[in-house]
This record gives sequence, structure tokens and C-alpha cells, in this order.
Amino acid sequence: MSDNLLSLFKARYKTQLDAPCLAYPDGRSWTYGDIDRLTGQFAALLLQEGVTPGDRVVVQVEKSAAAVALYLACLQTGTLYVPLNTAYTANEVAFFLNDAKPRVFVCRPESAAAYTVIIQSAGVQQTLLLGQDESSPAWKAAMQLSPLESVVTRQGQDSACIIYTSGTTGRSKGAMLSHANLSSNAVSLHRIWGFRPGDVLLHALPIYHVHGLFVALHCALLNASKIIFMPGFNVDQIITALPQATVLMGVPTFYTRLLNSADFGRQHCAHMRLFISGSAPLAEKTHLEFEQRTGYKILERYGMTEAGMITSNPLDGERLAGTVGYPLPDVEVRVADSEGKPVAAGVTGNIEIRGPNVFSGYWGLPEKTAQDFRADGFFITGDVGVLTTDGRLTISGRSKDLIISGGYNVYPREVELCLDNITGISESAVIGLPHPDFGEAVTAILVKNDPALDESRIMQKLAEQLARYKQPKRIIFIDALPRNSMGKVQKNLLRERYRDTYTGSMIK
Ligand code: MLC
Ligand code: AMP
Repeated sequence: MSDNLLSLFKARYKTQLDAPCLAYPDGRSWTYGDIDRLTGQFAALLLQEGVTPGDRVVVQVEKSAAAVALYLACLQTGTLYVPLNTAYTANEVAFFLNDAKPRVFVCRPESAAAYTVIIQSAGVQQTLLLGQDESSPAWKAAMQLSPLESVVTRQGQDSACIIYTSGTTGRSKGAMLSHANLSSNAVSLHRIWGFRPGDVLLHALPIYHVHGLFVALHCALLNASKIIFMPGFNVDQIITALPQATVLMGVPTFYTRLLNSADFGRQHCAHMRLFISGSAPLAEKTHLEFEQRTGYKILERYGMTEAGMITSNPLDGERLAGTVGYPLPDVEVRVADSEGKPVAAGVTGNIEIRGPNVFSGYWGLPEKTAQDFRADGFFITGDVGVLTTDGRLTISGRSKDLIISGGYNVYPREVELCLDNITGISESAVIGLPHPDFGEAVTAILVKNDPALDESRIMQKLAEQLARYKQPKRIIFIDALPRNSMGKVQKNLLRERYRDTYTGSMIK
């Protein structure tokens, strides 16, 4: 018996091979049969490159049908899929290549020249170039091969993917997710969100993170649903596609942007069944305004890279704005004190979780893994919240120093380390401030010792190091950072002082 996740998908879509799977907004489309064949062809290509089960395949490519097939081909061959944000710079990618030590690196054709040095110094043996159309080298090469038919046998606990997530120390950690982690979560979500024949998913998320890759794609694949596959989130394109869809999954920015469009309303949603939000807190105001405008209550759920989805508001019961609902079937959620002892309902504490969805550990970091798990197997999420007596969870904050900007996590430490390396900056504190579009905006508070140092030079230096979304939207110079008696920067005072920096008007 194999627990390979791909076998689960195949079993669900095998009678639907002529049904539409991926449909681009420009009219191009692939049936389930097409994607199944393309998956087998990419699997054959990976074998040709010499992969064996357990090898890592690091992938930094644009969203495309081939990117989906490549992901499924990694499952088929038992290799570990390691997707990277397309915004990462060569400097960031170098870290992931050195850490994951992939057998194969797949990148965009246009990145090849800039990556030559990092690929060589990381000792990567094979590099494939995959672009968004069928003429790009890897896509073309795959299409010339006979599809691999067999699916490698995997046990539930075997890793299927490594998803990198940044950490409070500034160093990224790769969360190892097993076939069983992914399948248990997919099956639960498919069931509790009531996926049914005829559902059409509007997919506008990136496919290198948990939300777009696992939550959205897996539900649709289990349902053999049509996926309207958008290259990214564009309000006008979404409004045009909504009448053909039944389910939309997005980060809160999707919903605030829809509400900012005067054209958007009930008339676009008549065919819709479900709007789901997650990855960042959905403001109560957005939830209520969306309901007023469309008649739909957004269903908010809570998850994280290390565990996929953890809680969800109910499909049929009360969807309460400002809460993230109830634990998924089989998932245990407790709110605990600093020792891991559960606190009473209504008392705020650390959110800890246990269940078949929870990852097995961080790649190559056994000590860090051990620190984040309790002896009884609960994982300490770094989120802070409160449970009601009937088990409904509200997230009230985070114990980890993390900014969530438009659904992307930014760890201040990583940005501070880059800032501290710039000559002329003596101290830095990076904080998240309320932002009307991104929820929170990365903001740098700096003390400089070179009066000539200006914002543009700092931004230029950061651009060489950090993905665009991690770079501060504003830089504020001050004379000294506020510190407590232990010498620790009082970020809460800075957040309070600069709270209104972006609000009031729509600033990006
Ligand atoms: C883009 N930019 C961002 C940004 N996205 N800056 C900060 N935060 C972001 N999230 C930059 C761009 O590079 C650009 O820079 C400028 O901001 C304006 O960009 P834009 O054109 O307005 O952005 P857009 O491309 O439309 O992207 C916004 C977005 C996107 C919200 C659609 O960020 C997005 O798809 N976010 C979803 C992330 C996600 O999938 N998270 C799930 C993680 S999994 P310039 O150079 O033009 O100034 C997880 C677990 C769970 O968290 O629970 O789901
Ligand atoms: P990531 O590491 O990118 O997977 O981000 C996971 C983090 O996103 C969680 O630990 C939470 O802090 C946050 N998050 C996800 N969903 C929600 C939500 N619905 N409300 C508040 N925070 C959320």
C-alpha cells in the first residue's frame, strides 16, 4: 500500500480525464488527462536528470500549467518539492540551494545568467529552465518524453515537500511536510468546505506557498474541479472571472482590493458558493463590508507552513468576524501558558497544536525542531490567542516577531541584519505598521552616523539582498531607539508612535 499523495489525486480524477483542469484567462486550457500526461512527462524528465526518491528539487518559476505538473511529478518520483518565491533575489536563492542541496534546480530562463555563480558554488548538478510557455526548454524537453506511468511507493511519514519559512533569528528554516501531512489536511478541507461536483475554483494566489499550493490546489484536485488559473491577483480580471467560479481563496488584501473597486458587487457573485480568507488577519470591518456589498460572509481560516490548515470557521454554522473558527477534524488546539500547561477558556495564551497535519521537523535543524515541540508532541505556533468554552479560536497576537504584509511573512530580524551591514547605519528596528492595502507594512526605524546617508542609497543596498516585499515601504530616521532597562529595543513604543504612518490615505 502506498501513501503517495499523487495516488490519492489520481484515484479522484481518473474518471474525469476529459474534464477541464486548468483554464488560463486567455482561453488556453488543460484537461485532467492533459495534466496527468504532462505530470508523467515531467516525472520522466526528472528521472532522466538522475533523481532518486528523497532527492530535493528546488523550483523558482512563474505560475503555469507546467509548474503544477512539475510539482505533481516530484510527488510521482518521490523527490522533495522545494518551491521558492519568485521575488527572491540571487542572494536569497543562494541560501536555499546551499541548504537544500538539490539534485535539480528549476528556474526561469531569464534568471539563468544571474544565477550561474550561485548554482556552481552550491554544487547543483542539474539546472532546468522552465518558463511560462511551451517553448521554454524544460517544458519542450518534457513534452518529447513518454510519460512515466508508475508512481513511487511512499509511506505516510515520507517527506513530500520542504517549504521554507523565515525565522526570528533571520535564518530561513525548511519545514518538512510528509505525504500524510498533506493528504490528511486536503481530505479534511475538501470535506468541511463542502466541495461538490460542479465547483470551480478561482485561483489567483502564488503557488510557492502553502495557501495557493496546498490549500487551493489540493481541494480542487481532490474534487476534479476546474481551476481558473490566474497568473496573479488583478482586480479587474477577478471581477470578470467571478461569474464563472464558485469558490475563491485569498489573503485579506484580495478582499480589501475588491471592496476598493466601485464596480464590484452582488451582480458578480451570483454563481459563487464560498469566499475563503486566510494567511493574515481579516479585519472585522472587511468581513462586515464584504457581507453588506455582496451578501456573502467570508469564511476565515487559520493555518501555517508547518501545519497547513489548523482551524476554520464553519461552512454551515456561524462565521464570526474576527475569529478563526474551530480546529479541523483530528487537529488538537490548546491555548497554553509558557510551560505548555493549558489555560482556561477565555484566557489568552500561546497557541499549540497537534495532529496528522503537523510537520515532522525543520530540514537539517534537529535542535530547533526539538525547541518548538513540547514533550507531548504539541507544536508551539508562535501565535497567541484565546479559546471559548465551545472551542472557537480567536488569534489576538503573536509571540514571534513577525510582520505579515499582504499575506507574506517578513521576519524583522532578517531585514535588520541587512540594514546593520550598511555603512552609515548605527542602529535599526524593523516594525510592522497598519497599512490599508497590505494589512501591515514593513517599516524601518533607523539611527544613522553618516548624515549624508539617504533613503535611496539604503533602498538600493537592500534591493541587492532582499525580495521586494521584504523591503521597507518607509524609512524613518530618529536620534536614538527607545530601549528598556535591559537594553532591548521597545518596538511596542515605536509601533505606537508611528501607528498612523500609512493610514488615512491609500499609500502603497
Ligand atoms: C507585492 N509587493 C508587496 C507585496 N506584494 N509588498 C509588500 N507585501 C506584499 N505582499 C510589492 C511589489 O513588489 C510592488 O513593488 C509593490 O509592492 C506593489 O505591488 P502590487 O502590484 O500592488 O502587488 P501585487 O503584485 O498585486 O501583489 C499583492 C498581493 C500578493 C497581495 C496580490 O502579495 C499576494 O499574492 N500575496 C499572497 C501571498 C500568499 O500567498 N501568502 C500565503 C502564505 S502561506 P514596487 O517595486 O512596484 O514598489 C500562509 C499560511 C496560511 O501564510 O495560513 O495560508
Ligand atoms: P506562514 O509561516 O507563511 O505559513 O504564516 C503563518 C502565520 O500566518 C501564522 O502563524 C499566523 O501568524 C498567520 N495567519 C494565518 N492565517 C491567519 C488568520 N486567519 N488570522 C491571523 N493570522 C493568520
